Amino acid sequence: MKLRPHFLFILLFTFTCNIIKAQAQGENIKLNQLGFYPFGPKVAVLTASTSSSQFYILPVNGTDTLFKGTLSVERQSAFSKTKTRIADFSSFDKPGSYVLYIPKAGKSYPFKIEDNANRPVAIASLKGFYYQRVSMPLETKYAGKWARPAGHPDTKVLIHPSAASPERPAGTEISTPGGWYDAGDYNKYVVNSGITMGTLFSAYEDFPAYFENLKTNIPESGNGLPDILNEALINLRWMLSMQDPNDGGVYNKCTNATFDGMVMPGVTKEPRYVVQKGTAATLDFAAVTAQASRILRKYNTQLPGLADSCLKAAINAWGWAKKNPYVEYNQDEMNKTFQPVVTTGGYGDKKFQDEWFWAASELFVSTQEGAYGEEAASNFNGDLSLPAWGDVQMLGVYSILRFRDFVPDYAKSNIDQLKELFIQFADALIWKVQNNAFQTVMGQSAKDFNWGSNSNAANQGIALINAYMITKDKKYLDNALSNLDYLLGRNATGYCFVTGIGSKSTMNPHHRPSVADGIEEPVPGLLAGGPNSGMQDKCKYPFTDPELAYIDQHESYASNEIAINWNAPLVYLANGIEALQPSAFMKK
Ligand code: 9MR
Repeated sequence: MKLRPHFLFILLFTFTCNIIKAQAQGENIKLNQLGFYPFGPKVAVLTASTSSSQFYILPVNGTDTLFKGTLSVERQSAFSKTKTRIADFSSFDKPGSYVLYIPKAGKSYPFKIEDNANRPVAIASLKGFYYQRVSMPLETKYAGKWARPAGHPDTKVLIHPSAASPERPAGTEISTPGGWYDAGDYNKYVVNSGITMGTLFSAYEDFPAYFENLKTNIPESGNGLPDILNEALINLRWMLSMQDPNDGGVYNKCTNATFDGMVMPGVTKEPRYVVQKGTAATLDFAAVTAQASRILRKYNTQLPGLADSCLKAAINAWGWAKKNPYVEYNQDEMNKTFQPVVTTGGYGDKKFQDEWFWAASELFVSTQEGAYGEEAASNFNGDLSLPAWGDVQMLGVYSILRFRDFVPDYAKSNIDQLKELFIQFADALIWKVQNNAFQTVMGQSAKDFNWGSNSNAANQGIALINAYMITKDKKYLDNALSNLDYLLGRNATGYCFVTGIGSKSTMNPHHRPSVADGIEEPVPGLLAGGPNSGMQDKCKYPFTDPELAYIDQHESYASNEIAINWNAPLVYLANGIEALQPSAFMKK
């Protein structure tokens, strides 16, 4: 049959339209791609223009309207050209699987309304740490298709000349096996382990009953310890091996001299070094081991003596820091003096007041010794800020507030002031959320979109969960949930930033195993760094506005790497919300 030209045109036109339509599915409507709690807030964000003022909730494969709502007026986002309209369907509480439909804008990705709606990300984010384990093989029964041989054994690690001491001269071999790889690279850093462990331990201390029952299918599951602690022990034992038993000081990292290529872990056999001891690493270590000591005490049968060893390690580390209060890790300076030159991650911090406060706080809570309380008080900075690897004061604030009922009488008025200050901080996080184009706590300031921005969203959420637990005011928890929604798709990019979760998630993280394993799907449960207006990797970002400066390419280490200090606050946020939902988001 000979086709007439105009028929061909119609055919081509229909075909092209179908492609456009297919692309539009899900793209114009940003929401948590897992779903919502029946009695929790439910918000989706339209980022395309439409003449419709209505939105509809439909069954996934149906057309009958189950809920009809009105879109908000249009808002201009402050951090890109994006214009948004809000679809709020909080009052729709019927469990099921749905899509949200807006005429001329299309359908959202499917989502669920159910109890435990965020349980998949809660479990996956914790399991993500298992996949980062360094010195043991990942077996198929736990790792599925991501099973792999053990990575770096780290049983013969050299003392780098920067770390030489009389008892351990340069070139001495020590053993520092285990732990987690820091991120997309294959090195292990004490400073970054510090905040990571503090955050995971705090999650456990805030929700012990919930974590008692949370299983992540790891080799240790069912051994009498909660899996969050089983996982944390992997890195705790490594950290303990990073302390020099001769003086209590702690090495900054166990590392190659230069980053490995994009190969599977353990393939390269480059020498590994521990480098220079430092004040920040040693104080972070003191805080983590002090916190570990009080948590592990109740597991003395399973872990005989470990709680005591941790406390001893913490006190020795504190002692070293007292004698060495200003030892900065300045890699560039170090490289002028010592060989081999080390070019892996620095985590170099210049200010130690926050580390002093955190370590003193954890030691105070664990030992109840007044001297540590005084140290904490004298290092306190009243200008509160969210935790970051170089800013750990808030971790101490959380611990002190968590144990506020146990502080001695003489400190009670300080605690009341701290509580008040903290609630002011939480209020400042939420008071303008309604003006934000995505109605999330995240993204109210351009500063939110830095390297590892997604950890800001998670850490804001943690602060708000703490405010909720102190005040029982549900507005804090609703706002914390807005940031979990952000991470799972309610953001300007439309990505769910957690690998393996949702309909459109990060597929190509800067993560060596995910690049090198030949498996299409990335290793699951890992949080990408997220939009970063710095774009230091010089990749070709499709958009460069702060909230859109993200590219799902493995070369993009500045926006698409994964890291343990970003996954840990996601573990806290997702599990904290899951733990609190029976009282907050279920029908009474
Ligand atoms: O998270 C770190 C970020 O705050 C810094 O700006 C950046 C550059 O120094 O380094 C990030 O940390 C990386 C570390 O140095 C090495 N492992 C990967 C980490 C995540 O990108």
